[in-house]
Amino acid sequence: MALFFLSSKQKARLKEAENARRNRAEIIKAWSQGQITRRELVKWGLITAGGLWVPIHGLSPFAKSTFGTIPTGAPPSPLYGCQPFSQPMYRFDVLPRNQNPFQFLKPAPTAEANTKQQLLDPRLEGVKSGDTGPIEGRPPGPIWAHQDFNTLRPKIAVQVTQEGAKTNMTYNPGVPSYLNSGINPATPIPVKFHPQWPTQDPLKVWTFNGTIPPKLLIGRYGEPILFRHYNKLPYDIKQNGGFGRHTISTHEHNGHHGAENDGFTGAFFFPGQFYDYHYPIVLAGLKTINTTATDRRAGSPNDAGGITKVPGDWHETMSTHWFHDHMFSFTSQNVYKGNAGMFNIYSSLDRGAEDINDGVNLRLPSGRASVSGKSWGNLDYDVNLMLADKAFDADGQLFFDIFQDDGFLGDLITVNCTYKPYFEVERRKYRFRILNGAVARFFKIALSDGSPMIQIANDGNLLPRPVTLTQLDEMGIAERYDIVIDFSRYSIGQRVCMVNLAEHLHGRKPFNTLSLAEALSGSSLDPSVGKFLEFRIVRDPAQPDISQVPDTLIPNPDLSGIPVVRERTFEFGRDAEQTSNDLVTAGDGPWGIATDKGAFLAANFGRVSAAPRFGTREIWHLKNDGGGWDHPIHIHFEECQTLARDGKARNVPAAERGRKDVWRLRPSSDVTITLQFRDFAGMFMQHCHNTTHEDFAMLLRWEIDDKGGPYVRPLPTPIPRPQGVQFQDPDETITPL
Ligand SMILES: [Cu+2]
Repeated sequence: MALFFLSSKQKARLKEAENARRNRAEIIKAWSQGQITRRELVKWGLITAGGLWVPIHGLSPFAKSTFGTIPTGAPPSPLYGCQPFSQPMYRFDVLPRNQNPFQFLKPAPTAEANTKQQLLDPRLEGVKSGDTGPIEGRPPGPIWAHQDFNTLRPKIAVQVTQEGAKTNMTYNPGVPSYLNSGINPATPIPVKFHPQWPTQDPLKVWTFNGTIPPKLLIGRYGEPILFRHYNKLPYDIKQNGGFGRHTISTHEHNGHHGAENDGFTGAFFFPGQFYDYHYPIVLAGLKTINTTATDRRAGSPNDAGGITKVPGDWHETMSTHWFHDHMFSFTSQNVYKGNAGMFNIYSSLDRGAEDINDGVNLRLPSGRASVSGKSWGNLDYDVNLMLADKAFDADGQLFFDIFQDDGFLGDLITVNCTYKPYFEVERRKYRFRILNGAVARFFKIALSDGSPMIQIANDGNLLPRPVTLTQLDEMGIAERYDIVIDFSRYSIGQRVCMVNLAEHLHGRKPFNTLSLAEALSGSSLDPSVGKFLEFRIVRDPAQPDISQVPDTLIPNPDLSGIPVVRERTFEFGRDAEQTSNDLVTAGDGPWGIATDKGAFLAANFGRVSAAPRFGTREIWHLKNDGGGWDHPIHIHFEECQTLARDGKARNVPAAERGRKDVWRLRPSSDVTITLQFRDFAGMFMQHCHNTTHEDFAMLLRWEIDDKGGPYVRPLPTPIPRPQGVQFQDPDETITPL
């Protein structure tokens, strides 16, 4: 919005809104830096216990006296005169994979956390000069040791840092420049969301390796990865640019692995430490199904174009994951700041080589092994897209407002950390792995010409059958949809856009689903609807498109022979109570979860809300207690099957009939799922993936007991400190055990 078009009254209101934003930013800063607590804000009357911000001193973003614009509640982000689709989209930056982790990593990885002591930086909270602490932040001892570390021994090492924004000098898109809109990867990439916008301050943007584009981890079944994550964020908790927390916990969403690798919200680590995550990359059921590895469909691509068979159920094969921060109460701020990457997992079925025709490979669009020399993992026609809405302050720096406990929304859509980019494509089929990486925004995707897309995967999982759609389902935060678009129907020189139809006026839920014409008209109050990514059809492919989208992808596992030992109900709603005063483990906020018809409780990672028995199967009912909001609910650990929506199997849309790990809990609706607890143990989580709701306490801990013992032994809760993690008994256990 250009200021000179406004009346003097409007200008005055805009100034008032800017002042209100600055006032809010001061309090957010103090809160994020640990100087005040949410409880103190309630006490001072700045927010109500119900979570609504009191409209005093222009503090409430939506109070009538301010000119807070939709959807940020702040003045519009400055565009510096830039037009949409004036910059190329960066493809993801592929993380280097290193052989021989035990030689490559110094020090070598260990099953239990490495507790070698180092001198601590006194700028860390609670640290005195001369204090020492462990070099690894993982909780120590056998409970947090890597499960099956010797049988699933790491073969690949990936080493990353978390740090402030800096120029990328080592960009590797994994494809030649002509498949990356002509971008020369040797050109240094500063952290800018558009070339004409200011470079982001290192305190405002914290990413993997400190750089953009976002990072892509490449893995394959049967080849465990040791992911060593160094925390290089500022030691001083106040050096955060006003939002974000310098302690982190990295969740591989939705890894089937031990809890020590899951980024448990309370297993966070400090600047100056690393954390070793062991990603075994195994098929669920590996200890009970196909244990001798005789089925080629349960397999991994080898380097010669063949298959290495692995144990487990091939119906549990996964493809598109992502990884992101899970810091207790600060996930939304940290992910928004840049703590998010994607993870492509390759298998004998989903090979990433469309020309290998062996009766197992599904030959999905990717690229040819015979051209690249890579027998798996070709990215030529397989493109990761991370969607996220962002907002910027008057200086063009990233802006975040946690005053909105309904969910923070940005007014500008970015794809792979670039504002409304274009992407050059050839006249052939492409696979797009779309991630909703927003804080609180839902997307509903269509093409600007209304033509069809083929959805092949939902979350990490290829669907039983592909589903052709002209509009994808509304996509909740953290959901992944893999789609295929066939650009051969266009002619060279044509352009077609991805369009967002989901209109938000606030973070509680989408306000409206627009028609394609409405979304394209520009008449919505929400500037984030409409076109957000432009495809430019630039040429014919050098080789004919031999990729396929077979009628059968991955059928669901057959669970009919596995008894259901228990059903549980989790209801998601507002006005939750907090039963604990623990300053470390207990969260604050209006949102909460009621377990088995109990009270709505705000998150406390010292509380065990469910403890399913190892080796069993259960049915879980997820319910939304009201019509005013929409919660994308994520269950960690193992993919689930959706049995019903609102009580009926036929209400489950075709594109949701595979396995999933996030379910949109539409207003006043419920979903019935079934899941198993096998192969690994430990403490996991379930939460709303509107990360504002999650941080304002819609999260619970559940754990898998100690492998089938006669009674459950709740695990001790980790309490991280720079001097070393301490343990305490769980505060309470909700479920009668
Ligand atoms: Cu929610």
